[in-house]
Amino acid sequence: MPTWVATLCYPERFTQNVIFTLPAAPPEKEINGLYVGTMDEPYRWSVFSSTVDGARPGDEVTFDVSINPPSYAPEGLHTFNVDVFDENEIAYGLNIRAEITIQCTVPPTPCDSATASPSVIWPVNHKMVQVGIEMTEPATIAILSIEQNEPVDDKGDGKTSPDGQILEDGRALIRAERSGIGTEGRTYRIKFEASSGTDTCEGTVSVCVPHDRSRPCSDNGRAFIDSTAVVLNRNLRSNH
Ligand SMILES: [Ca+2]
Repeated sequence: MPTWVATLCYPERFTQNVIFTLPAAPPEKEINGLYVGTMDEPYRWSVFSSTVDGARPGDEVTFDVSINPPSYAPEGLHTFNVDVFDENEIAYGLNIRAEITIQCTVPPTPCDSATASPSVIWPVNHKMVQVGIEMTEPATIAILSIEQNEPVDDKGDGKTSPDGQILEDGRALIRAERSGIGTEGRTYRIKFEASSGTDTCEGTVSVCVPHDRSRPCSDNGRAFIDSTAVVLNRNLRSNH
């Protein structure tokens, strides 16, 4: 008998098309209310199936079946048998074994291993520096946004704005500066989309402008204005 194999995460629904030939000698000449249901545990998994009326011995019938795991289903492999029943709950011998894995861990994408080039900018001269996205696989990159964990214009950083820019040709530019106050340095986060053929993913790479050459950046997680708000940057600049 065939086996259904699915990997899903609650509350996803697993769907399967089932084609079944009725036995030549069923209990009735005409069978009504045929449906696919579970033969054994877990009964509380929701099994939805189309129903078939007026089927006759030897007919080929087709069901659309979908299965919802219950919210309490733990991650891991779940197996159970399904069969075709009529409205009187008589089984007709389909007996498919269902193997369904609840796996809620999102698989890594090529974007997760992307890096910025350069990933550290020095010296701190307040000039704009072009940053590229490096992928392990060839891809077309589109920069979506640039944010930074320090204010765009604050004490001790040279009174410059904007600090991140996405050019019309798709290049990302960020400013080689950080606040001289403290020792955290500045972290820029560049969000991007990578496309290779039919596959697309989104990711974020970071670039550090260290406080001094002896320290790596320490990202405080704060997020300030991004490159897509250049007009807002200009407004902010005019307020000073
Ligand atoms: Ca600035």
